Amino acid sequence: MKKARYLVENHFMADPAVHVFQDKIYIYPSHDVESGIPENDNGDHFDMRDYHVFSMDAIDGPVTDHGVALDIKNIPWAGRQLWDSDAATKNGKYYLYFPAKDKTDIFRIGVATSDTPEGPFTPEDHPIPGSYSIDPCVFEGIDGSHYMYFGGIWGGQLQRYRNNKALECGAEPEDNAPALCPKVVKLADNMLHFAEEPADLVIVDEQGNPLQAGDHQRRFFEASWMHCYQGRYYFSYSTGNTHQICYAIGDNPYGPFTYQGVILTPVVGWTTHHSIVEVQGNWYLFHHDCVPSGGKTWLRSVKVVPLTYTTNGAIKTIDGKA
Ligand code: FUB
Repeated sequence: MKKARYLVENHFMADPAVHVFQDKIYIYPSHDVESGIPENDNGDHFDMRDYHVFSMDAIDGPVTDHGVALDIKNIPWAGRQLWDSDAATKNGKYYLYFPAKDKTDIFRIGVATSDTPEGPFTPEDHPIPGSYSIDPCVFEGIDGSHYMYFGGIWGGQLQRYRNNKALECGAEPEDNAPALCPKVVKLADNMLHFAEEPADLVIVDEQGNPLQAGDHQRRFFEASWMHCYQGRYYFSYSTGNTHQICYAIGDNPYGPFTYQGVILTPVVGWTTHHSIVEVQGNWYLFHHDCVPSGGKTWLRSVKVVPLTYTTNGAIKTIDGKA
């Protein structure tokens, strides 16, 4: 595969989390719908109600839609908005991690279980205790432990928390204060709970100083993803209101991570969200844009494009509009 390819034609799908399970490529996207809710900074127009799972045998092969894997009406605690999910496997079971607003309109992260990668998934009765905000990414470390990375500001509500505690009235820090951090937490052996308190994943500049809240071109906004390349940990994320996918490198799953650069320049649409996966020896960036919907920011389409590294392990910047 040499150029970008849209993967799903008859639905709007976004936020693709991609994994190779049992030698097949599985895509876990958000399922965008037209609900008529006006666009706002809270993201109310992203009013998704179910998840589908897709699979492919090869990167340029046909894409199979396995249908509805989880529906909001079957999640006892959920109120609205099934946003970006991710999947993981352990001991022959598959786990789907997803954010949803609870009945009081607070984002929590839930988990649902299946015997197969494509589901259907059975949700737990309650969100993961101690979870908050959005965009879970679950990564298996080289020791076999699973780590969740999560968080998103503005509509994702991360600014309402400090030290894992909800504030009475949350706001982003002042421009010259350290930026809000994504969170990292080890999962318990049963994959259904946190094994510890979530910690800040600190992104620093080349001098070792944490990025500042006013550094909108580089600071974290949402869309965590973690992958390993040549023994180093690559944390990538969206800068949100500056619409870039950036990355930072660390030497362990908790960091700190040193900012490196831009992976994907702005796409057509407001949000940008991705995953980075090795498939049969080649690396790919899965992401979304709004070209097929004519620029409607809440109706996004998933695509895949090759990703390349330089000899020193830097990721070559991809043009989001190419
Ligand atoms: O799909 C809803 C939200 O938009 C995701 O959770 C964010 O990452 C952004 O892509």
